[in-house]
Amino acid sequence: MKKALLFLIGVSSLFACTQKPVPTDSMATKETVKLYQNLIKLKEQGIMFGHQDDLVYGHGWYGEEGRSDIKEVCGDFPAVYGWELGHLELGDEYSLDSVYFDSIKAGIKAAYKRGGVNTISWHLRNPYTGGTSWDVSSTEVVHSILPGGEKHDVFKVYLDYLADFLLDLKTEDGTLIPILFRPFHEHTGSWFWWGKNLCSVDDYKALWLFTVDYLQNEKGIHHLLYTYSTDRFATTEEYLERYPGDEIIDILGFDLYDRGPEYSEVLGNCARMVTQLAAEKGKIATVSEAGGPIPTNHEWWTKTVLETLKPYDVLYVLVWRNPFRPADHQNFAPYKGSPDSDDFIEFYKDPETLFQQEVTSMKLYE
Ligand code: BMA
Repeated sequence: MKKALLFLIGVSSLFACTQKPVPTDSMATKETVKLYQNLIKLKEQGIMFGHQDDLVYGHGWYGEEGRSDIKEVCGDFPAVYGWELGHLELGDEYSLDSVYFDSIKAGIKAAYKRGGVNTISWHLRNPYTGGTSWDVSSTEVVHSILPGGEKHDVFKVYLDYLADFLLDLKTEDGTLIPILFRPFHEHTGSWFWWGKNLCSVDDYKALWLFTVDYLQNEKGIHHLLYTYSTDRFATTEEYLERYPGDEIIDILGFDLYDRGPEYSEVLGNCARMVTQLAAEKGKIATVSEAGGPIPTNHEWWTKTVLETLKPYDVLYVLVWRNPFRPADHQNFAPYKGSPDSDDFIEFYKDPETLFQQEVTSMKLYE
């Protein structure tokens, strides 16, 4: 009896060791499963560089096919491409950042063709007030869009537009392009209607659970890896306070912008906590958004980002956009001739950082 039991334990642990990690969606497409498994391996090999809206506009240009501020500085494209879908939920043709959704689709397809990774954020409008994502005038919003709530149907229409968009992200042979989907982000702050002071812990979690269930089971969407993405946090407990669960989250992220001298320390602490959590949970850790005072700190890439993140198995660091309307805000990435571009070239050359050409050769979807 004892011997048989030991044998069984032996077999099951052998099985557990040889089993490959899988995404939370048990019906994930073949390419999504492969991407997840390859990203799990990749996170130990280096840090991918990502840039928001890289292919659609940049410093002083808009809508010029083939252009990329990053490529013009270091000769290669980013490995990760960030895209933003705000205003898709209204049925509009272009986003809150004035990018046509058709251009975003084309960019996603081009990035996939090169073997890059696409991630999507969504600054969706406030379904309760009709205002923007930043409309924090009501604490009723999240509750009102959950099943049974007065704005539930409005939210479902938003998700229907999202689903149509996602289901159109296909290659010529009909393969759906895997996406790292990162909704309801920075919820540890209170500047979006889904933020910490705007809804209860349970309602925030329910929002996630409903969204994932609706996309998977009503819409048949199975090409997403779900990314949970807080803002700055001080402890693991704070990070996990609103975490909707290991059953639906694949990637553990956090957004952190450089707003002062303590940045490296905070970035390092957050990276340490999230990579540790990801290791315990068998998931992936990432810096889902970052940005530095690069107009004034010309060594931010090597001295702040690289030195701080090197010790950790962070999958990627994505910096925010270089707005084509300079009035929007500063550049978060370099551009040809920008004062930080020499430092960015050093960052690019470092064996730890991974750009497009390196990930192309890794064949992440096979
Ligand atoms: C913010 C800013 C805004 C933009 C929004 C969505 O961080 O860049 O200008 O509209 O992201 O991309």
